[in-house]
Amino acid sequence: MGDERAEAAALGLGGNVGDVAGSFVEALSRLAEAPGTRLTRVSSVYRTPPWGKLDQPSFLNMAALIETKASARALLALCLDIERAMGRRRVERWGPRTIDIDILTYGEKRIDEPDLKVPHPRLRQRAFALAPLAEIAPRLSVGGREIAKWLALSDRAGVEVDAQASAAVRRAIDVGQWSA
Ligand code: A4P
Ligand code: MG
Repeated sequence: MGDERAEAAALGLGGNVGDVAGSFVEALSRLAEAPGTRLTRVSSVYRTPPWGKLDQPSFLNMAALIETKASARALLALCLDIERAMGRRRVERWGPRTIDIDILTYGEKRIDEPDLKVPHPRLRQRAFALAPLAEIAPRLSVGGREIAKWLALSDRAGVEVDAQASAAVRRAIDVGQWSA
């Protein structure tokens, strides 16, 4: 990947099937092992009510900050590859899933392509994505407002830190190590 500069990006992770905290650990480890990509911060894990499609189990969600030399498109390909490698099957929109990895922001870039929209178009309304991101990047600006402000404007009902899942992820993830 040469000498390109690293860009800071924010990722949102979610899931509501199987051992989701274990899936977060595996996904974060795979991200950290990708060439030119480094994990810089991880949030607590939050238990969140399902959004969009209500008749499904509650989710776990978390956010991570990375620095990466990958382009936004290469980062999307990496996230989709990791989802696939972990056995994610796309069945229905907003339906149950083992692991979902969304690019929430990529530097200050704005991308509006059919299969890649950054900042994530639904980030500002979604407490399940805003709460973890506000914990690790409250001052990050999206659409002219800071994440902490968007969170204050959102409906946070039922969005709570899951202490046990958070501890499991923190134990397993070593933040701040560059891969090769
Ligand atoms: N795509 C476009 N922009 C992006 C981006 N910034 N990051 C495209 C990642 N992907 C992006 O995604 C479909 C396509 O979106 C990808 O192939 C990529 O090209 P998907 O994950 O297969 O589809 P989806 O997740 O079923 O649909 P969608 O609309 O992306 O769902 P969301 O918005 O991710 O919502 N409730 C709680 N509490 N917690 C959750 O995590 N998640 C969802 C899914 C619904 N309800 C939830 C949660
Ligand atoms: Mg997704």
